[in-house]
Amino acid sequence: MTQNISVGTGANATFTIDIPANATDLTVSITGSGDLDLYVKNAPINWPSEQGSHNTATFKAPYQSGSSESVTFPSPNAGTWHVLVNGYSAGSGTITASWTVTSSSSVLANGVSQNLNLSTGENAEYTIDIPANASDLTVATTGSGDLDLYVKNAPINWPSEQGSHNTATFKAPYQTGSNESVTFPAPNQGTWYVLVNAYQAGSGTITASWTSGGTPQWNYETLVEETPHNYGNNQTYEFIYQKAGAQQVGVHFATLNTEANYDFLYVYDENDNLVYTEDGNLISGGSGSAFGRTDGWVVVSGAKIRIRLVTDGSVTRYGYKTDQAAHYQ
Ligand SMILES: [Ca+2]
Ligand SMILES: [Ca+2]
Ligand SMILES: [Ca+2]
Repeated sequence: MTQNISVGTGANATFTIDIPANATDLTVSITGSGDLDLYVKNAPINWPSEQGSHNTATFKAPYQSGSSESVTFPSPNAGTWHVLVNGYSAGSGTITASWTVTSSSSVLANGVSQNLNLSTGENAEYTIDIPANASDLTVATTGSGDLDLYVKNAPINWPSEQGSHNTATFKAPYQTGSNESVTFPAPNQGTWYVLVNAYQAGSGTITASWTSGGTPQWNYETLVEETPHNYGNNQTYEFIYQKAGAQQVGVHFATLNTEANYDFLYVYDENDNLVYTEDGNLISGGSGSAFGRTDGWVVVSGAKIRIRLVTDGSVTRYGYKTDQAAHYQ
């Protein structure tokens, strides 16, 4: 913060600064005309008995000619700091105080509330470790003032991302007051980042909670892989679908049609074991008898499936076209 000062000869201007926990590099500076002297102390300053230069971890005063003076405390104590500007000779200019909060990204544990107490403009940052198969990640703040809650599945860029967000991986209500809450029904496994910004100073609590260890389930997605239609002679067509951590993976064929007895479709698992060999006009309209089932799906154990069509030197058919894939985890 910066503000104007104007101090007459022999007069004092005084300020206080509330330094939060985990602050670093508290710097207080004055610039201007005349000969103002800056005193900064982690306690009330006794005037005039402490007039003169000071240079300790809790009390600094350059006591130099002119009005350009600056002091820095690398690791300031939390609490109230006192600032006094003395008009050694009358002068006017500005005074600036700044510090950095390195609130060492504490981790929010499931269901455990932590206290918040932020000055205007200050941020508190946290991370959340979400396990596999978690659901309903909810992060909420309550309290006084106007705190703003940001939750993202990636580091939050501050201040460029200040404002409201509402995607599957980044939410910020950006509402008046400090009662804000966001929910992610199916949060990704891994590190989530939380930032609370004091739009206006406020205090209260923050809580993250989620349901862990859900039972595995099939998760579906669009996957279109296809050969030319018809395919060529003496060709190999291949694709792979894989999902890290999946217990099973599968691919759904809309159509599968090869020259029976000559052009073969091979299916391999994550260990490159050949699981199925098929040929003929097997699947159309998404169903047909193949791979030991009739619904157009081929499913293997593990996190990876490899599909490979090898054709011979004559007679071609439609080939294959998939429309979906799925993983079980
Ligand atoms: Ca001075
Ligand atoms: Ca708010
Ligand atoms: Ca053929």
